[in-house]
Amino acid sequence: MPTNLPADYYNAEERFRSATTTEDKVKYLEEMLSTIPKHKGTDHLRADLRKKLSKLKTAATSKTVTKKQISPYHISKEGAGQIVIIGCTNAGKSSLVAAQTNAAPEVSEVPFTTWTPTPGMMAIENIQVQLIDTPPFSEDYIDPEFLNLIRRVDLVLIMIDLHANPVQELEFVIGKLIENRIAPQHLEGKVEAEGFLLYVPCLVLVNKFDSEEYAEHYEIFQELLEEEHPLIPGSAQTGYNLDVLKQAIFEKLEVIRVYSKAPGKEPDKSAPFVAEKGIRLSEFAGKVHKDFQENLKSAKIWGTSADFPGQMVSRDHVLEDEDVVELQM
Ligand SMILES: Nc1nc2c(ncn2[C@@H]2O[C@H](COP(=O)(O)OP(=O)(O)OP(=O)(O)O)[C@@H](O)[C@H]2O)c(=O)[nH]1
Ligand SMILES: [Mg+2]
Repeated sequence: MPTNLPADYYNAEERFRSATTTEDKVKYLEEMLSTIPKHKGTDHLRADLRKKLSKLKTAATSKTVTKKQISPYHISKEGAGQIVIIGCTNAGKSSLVAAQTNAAPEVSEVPFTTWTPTPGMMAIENIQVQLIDTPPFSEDYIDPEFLNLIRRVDLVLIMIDLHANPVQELEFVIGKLIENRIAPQHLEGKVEAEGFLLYVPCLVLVNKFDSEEYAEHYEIFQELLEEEHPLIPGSAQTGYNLDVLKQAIFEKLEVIRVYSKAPGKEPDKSAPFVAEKGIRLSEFAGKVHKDFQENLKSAKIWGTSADFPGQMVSRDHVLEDEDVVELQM
């Protein structure tokens, strides 16, 4: 460390050390650099500071770039499945997310309340799925990133308002999807559109079915529909029939729950492994621990996939929902 540095250098260094923002750090580093006398004895120090400065600058620019580019619709999947709720204004999308998850999007009878997507986690028995509240579909504009989110999620929950114009709402939402080359899987082969369509798994929640009192209303709605849809009547507000909705979501996600247990112990049923339907024992073993996938010798199985409790099965045995597995290396 050279000893002949001017007082200005030390002043700048002190401010650099106490700076909290990258912007300030860059400023004081530049000051430090400008106060160092240029000679051989300071070569190392100057090179060091330049390196630091360039690192800080890169960090600063990449930060602003990411801030600008990352859309609020880039939501990483959490839990056993990612589900986006779409629909017209006031259908009750935010109400469902507010009531069933840890998130708290604003709910209001004022139209067009929601402007940005909000994810939250909802329990279905002993697993968690991610529900995403979104802004309403409208005639004029749908954010392209919103459409991309719809394209990549595991399930689209179309929500319509039984108290408003449910037939019109459903047709409008599906029409908008088709305009953007997305179509509900259950309408495959029935949609008239030119060119490529991306089919996405959908369920339709007919919301504001607050109690059985709405049964007649719901029947009329069903009769007016021209196509068959996977409809579930229910209520975000009273919770009516939401257990049926959750079961339907679970089935649509095409996942199973598997419990791993140690010999002589009971499985922990509160912590299932979630795996895709049709998964084989060896693939499942790899999820439990990567050593298991290669070194798995055998396994005992309890549950619907077993012929009898504790059956020994081979690596390519196909597991089923709620199987209990005892892996042996
Ligand atoms: N009766 C009844 N009212 C409901 C139900 N769900 C929501 N509401 C009411 O409907 C209105 C709209 O609810 P929101 O959850 O804000 O609707 P949204 O779909 O998020 O609306 P936007 O954000 O505009 O797209 C509010 O006044 C809610 O209290 C329901 O199941 N039954
Ligand atoms: Mg909303």
